Amino acid sequence: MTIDHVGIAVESIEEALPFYRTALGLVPVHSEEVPDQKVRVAFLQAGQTALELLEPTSEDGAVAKFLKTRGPGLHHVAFAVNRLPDEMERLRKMELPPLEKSPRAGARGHQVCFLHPKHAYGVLVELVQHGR
Ligand code: CMX
Repeated sequence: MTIDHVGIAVESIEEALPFYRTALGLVPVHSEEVPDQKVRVAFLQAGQTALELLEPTSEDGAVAKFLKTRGPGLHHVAFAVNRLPDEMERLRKMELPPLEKSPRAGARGHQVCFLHPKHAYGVLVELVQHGR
């Protein structure tokens, strides 16, 4: 698997963006709101991979809770896969069930699922299949 992107939780994309753009020279390539995840996201290209800045749009979403309990920082690592349903089934058979029963729509129109950090040594893992 290759790393698709690294998610970073921030209080404000507008406030965080200048650091990544100016200090690190990364180029913002896409932004959108993901209403069912209660976040606004901005992707910055970093070579072959990307950073995803995640800003909560509501007090009761996963990222808002993360910021409240742990503060800003590394939120998840996302890996690209070719056939997400097959990967999910493979993980279920290994008793590492994804949080979702089936792939769901994520940012950029991709299909995604998440693995709980308790299965991945403290890291929230996302699997991403590009396309719908
Ligand atoms: N990375 C590492 N650890 C995390 C974490 C994260 N992102 N989020 C929570 N945890 C830890 C908590 O600190 C806690 O640790 P302790 O048990 O040591 O105290 C433990 O996981 C809690 O687990 P929980 O009770 O299941 O906690 P939550 O209610 O906070 O839910 C999780 C955590 C991962 C199940 C939830 O955040 C989730 O469903 N995430 C997937 C969806 C998501 O993150 N969406 C936002 C991004 C969307 C996008 O990229 O578009």
